[in-house]
Amino acid sequence: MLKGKKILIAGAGISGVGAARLLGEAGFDAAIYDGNEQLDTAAIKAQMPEGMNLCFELGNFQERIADQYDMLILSPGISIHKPVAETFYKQGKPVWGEIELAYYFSKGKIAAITGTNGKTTTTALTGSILKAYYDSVFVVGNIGIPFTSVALETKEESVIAAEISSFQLETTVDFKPEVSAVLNLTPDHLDRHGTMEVYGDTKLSISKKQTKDDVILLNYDDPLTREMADRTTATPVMFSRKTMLEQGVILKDHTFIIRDGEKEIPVCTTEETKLLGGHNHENILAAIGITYYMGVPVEYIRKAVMEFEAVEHRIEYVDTIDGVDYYNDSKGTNPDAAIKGIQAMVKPTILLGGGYDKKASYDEWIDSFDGKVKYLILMGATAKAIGETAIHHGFENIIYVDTFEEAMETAREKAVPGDAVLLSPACASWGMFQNYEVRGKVFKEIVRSFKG
Ligand code: UMA
Repeated sequence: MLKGKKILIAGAGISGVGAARLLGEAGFDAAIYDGNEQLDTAAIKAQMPEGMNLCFELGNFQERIADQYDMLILSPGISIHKPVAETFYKQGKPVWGEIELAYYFSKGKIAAITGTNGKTTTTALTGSILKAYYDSVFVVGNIGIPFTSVALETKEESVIAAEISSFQLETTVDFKPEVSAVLNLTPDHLDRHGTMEVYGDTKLSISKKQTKDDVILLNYDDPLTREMADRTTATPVMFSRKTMLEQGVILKDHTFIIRDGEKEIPVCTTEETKLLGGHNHENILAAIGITYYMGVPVEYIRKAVMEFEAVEHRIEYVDTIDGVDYYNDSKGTNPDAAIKGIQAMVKPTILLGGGYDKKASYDEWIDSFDGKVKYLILMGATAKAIGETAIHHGFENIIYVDTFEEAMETAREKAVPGDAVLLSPACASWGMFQNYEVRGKVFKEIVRSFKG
């Protein structure tokens, strides 16, 4: 399929560079297109295998560039509606995502996880359970490790836990996991996908190449994922923390239970795990189901679930300074995720919010404050929109700031012993930071600097 093809990679982030390196290691040359004219091409070339010929096309995309190439590998941050992708589609040339490229070169079995929230925790937990039993395990994808970076290391006996975003699903072609999961579906990335319907269809496309021999785990408690059971080609298995399903993975009297045919298999109790909150119980249910159908014996699942600790940037306790608890929930990049952050707080909270504008609605997030939020400190492109929504809902303790550092200083000034400071912005970090991970790390560094 790829032999003799002239390949253009769009995007020079970790996906694009990973794709280029994989192609180089597999004996191909490639070119990278990136909108950033100041791109450090020498630094990228230095990461390529010896003998690979890598060239660059930088700046505004011109149609004539596409004329020189036979196919496009598209980074997830670049929409399929951007000129670079549209031109290749128009010219009838293949457009693959970095995930598809990695899939083409990889071996082994894949557990692929998507959903609006909980993907990273569920993927990390799934990876930990798989590692408890299998020898060759890779944890990849939107979690921050490009699938392409490990594709050539995989073997027939490897198992791969892949966190797959809706952006990445736009450009899969033959990608077929043995087990997939759609954890939940709430409004997110609508600036990119347009409607909830398109967003939901994109998520469900994780299973588009699956057959009845494959499994898709679906959240029964979310009506939008529950109804996907009727639309998938895979065998659906439901998980629920609220309903005592006859088949599937359930939470009954604080115990996670697998119901498979006649079998009723208890795994462990909520008290035996270190993950807090109802949303995490859903992540555990999903990971139990995924790994059970990936062939992991229940005693290994049980042990790994009990040992697993929370993921960085997800309601992560950082430190207590001058009697104030600091929590980093930088992964709260949309209102629904940020609601989970607020729900987990038990003390009066100074909340840091705002960031990149994904055209989300903030009403439910403000409603979830539930008297717990003392001050809302707002920054970024969405500050004004969030502030207006808050006032509309009767919340007026709002402080606008210009920089992240100012937000942190203000939080410190306003907090008194017994309070909590929570970074859970309900927005992506773009425009202020490279990604939510950098935002979370800066938060933690500043908190530590408060210690003197
Ligand atoms: N670029 C252009 N034109 C554009 C947009 C970007 O040329 O219109 C260029 C930029 O100049 C930059 C490069 O593309 O050089 C960046 O590519 P990218 O945005 O695809 O970022 P990567 O570094 O490759 O990281 C991506 C994911 N980022 C996005 O989907 C935005 C990472 O998810 C993922 O971890 C990584 O691939 C490995 O798979 C991050 C994310 O924010 C964590 N994901 C979103 C989320 O979780 O909500 C979907």
